[in-house]
Amino acid sequence: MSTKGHLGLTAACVAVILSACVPEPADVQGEGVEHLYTIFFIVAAVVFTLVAGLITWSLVRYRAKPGDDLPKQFDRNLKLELTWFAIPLITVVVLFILSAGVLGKVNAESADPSVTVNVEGYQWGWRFTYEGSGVQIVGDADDRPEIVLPVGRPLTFTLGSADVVHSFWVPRFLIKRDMVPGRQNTISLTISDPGVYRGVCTEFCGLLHAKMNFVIRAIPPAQFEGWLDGQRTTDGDG
Ligand SMILES: [Cu+2]
Repeated sequence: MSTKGHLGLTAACVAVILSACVPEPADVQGEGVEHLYTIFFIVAAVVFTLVAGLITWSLVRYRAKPGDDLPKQFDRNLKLELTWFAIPLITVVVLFILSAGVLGKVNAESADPSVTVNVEGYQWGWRFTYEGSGVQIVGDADDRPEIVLPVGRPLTFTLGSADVVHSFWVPRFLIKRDMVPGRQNTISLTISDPGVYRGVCTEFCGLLHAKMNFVIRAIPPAQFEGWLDGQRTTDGDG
């Protein structure tokens, strides 16, 4: 295979690995998380290639031959020591700054959310209450709940638990957060693409934990208003 062919194959493998690692984000905040994953992956790949390459090169280049004497010994090299101190330090500081920036965006609470949904987890189901409208959707392991939300609008989920620790996770949002009894956690995000997104409890919480699922259907804001009005007239019997 030619050098070009090798490069193409390598790029294709990296693309496949990257796409398998991170689901395509369906929310604005998740895009920052995805970029961060990609940067970490590339940095880790470069470090691995460099370290593994240098080890292999040293093993091959300096392997002992019959009749070799002990090589020249030395125990100080300030330049080398400063270099291998500085490179990891700079790498870690840069990754820390990038992570802190993304974390700040992911943790930022929306000052004026378009919709606030109070989410309560229990063994083994979900209770979703739309703040200000009285609409409530409840479902459990036998009857998976489906909630509807508008795309392109700031949303806030307040998260709590009625019994044990659960965790709220929609894989396509690339954000998850624990639901702890006696405490309220919050996630603010904006869904960017219409679609149907699967949500799960991601903290082992007992016998039917694996069946503690829900669905979010994201639709255009105008349709959402119609849906919410419909739920109100049916007294939130979703
Ligand atoms: Cu749970």
